Amino acid sequence: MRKKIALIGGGNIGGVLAEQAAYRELGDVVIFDVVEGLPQGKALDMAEGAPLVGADSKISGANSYAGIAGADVVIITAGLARKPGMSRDDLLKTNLSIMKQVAEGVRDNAPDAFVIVVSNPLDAMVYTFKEVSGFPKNRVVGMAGILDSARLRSFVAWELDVSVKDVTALVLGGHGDTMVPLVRYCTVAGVPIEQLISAERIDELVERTKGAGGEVVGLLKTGSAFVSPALSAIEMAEAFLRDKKRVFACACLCEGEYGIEGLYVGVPCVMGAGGVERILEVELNADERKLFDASVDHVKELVAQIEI
Ligand code: TXD
Repeated sequence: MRKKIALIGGGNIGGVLAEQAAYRELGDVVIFDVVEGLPQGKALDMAEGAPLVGADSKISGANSYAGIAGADVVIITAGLARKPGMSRDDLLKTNLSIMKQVAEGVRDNAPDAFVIVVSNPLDAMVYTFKEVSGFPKNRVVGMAGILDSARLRSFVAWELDVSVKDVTALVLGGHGDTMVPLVRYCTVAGVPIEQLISAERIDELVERTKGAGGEVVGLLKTGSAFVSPALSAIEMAEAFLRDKKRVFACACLCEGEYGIEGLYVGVPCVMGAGGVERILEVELNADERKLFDASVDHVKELVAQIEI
């Protein structure tokens, strides 16, 4: 019996999510969207391509939440994406009302699901889903730091002309301009990058990481990055479905960890069949702690604007 993966939002990211989940045979896939025909059309197209990749996952589309009944994993991308000149925070008002609606739909139709929130502003959206749905904290997580870490890994790999597979990185804090790439924990096969790249160049790569989302938005002009975010969320879903105990930077509900009380913030966590199984508290030096605290303060300000 295959697992069931529900994608709430069948847009740019939702489409890549559906394709990756189905063609990797992570489970049967249902795409939910409010636009009539959009999820059904994308699902039918992907299903007709399945023989070419040998995947037997069922793929379907729905405009009713009944279609997601009993889902094991729910990945939420419903909401507006940024346009050039917009910050992630600019999306708050519109996406907040959407997220409340989505949270009720998921709560009522997939009450046992592991939920990965992707919609921006991420830290506020995942908090909203948790508050409205009432799901336990291990089953509600935000996708952010894993993507930001992948971006830094790419920039370091390109700089040194090494395999992306051998670069590890951790980007913590809020998913926005105040994110905290932890240079001390970025390595190439265990070798700290500070031994391989000049301090000035590292600063440039860190700044590019923080602005990477905006860089893609500026180039695309009609929307934001969608392949790398989808791949990031799929890694998280796979870690849950296959109990892989992966360690990712994700937006997790901190209740005392890092001195944070009751806020979703990007921190390293262990992800497996129990969802967010535990948060890893890594040592932060004074400079890192100052940046992290400033990022947490920004998340607090954002969340303070939310009326559930
Ligand atoms: O790292 C991250 N977390 C971010 C997240 C990385 C990139 C993009 N990030 C955010 O994901 C982005 O700012 C958006 O808030 C979401 C989705 O981005 P995407 O590029 O997929 O946006 P689209 O293509 O506009 O798709 C959004 C879909 C679209 O098909 C709408 O019809 C649908 O959401 N939508 C809804 N679905 C269900 N229910 C409701 N109410 C609804 N409203 C819109």
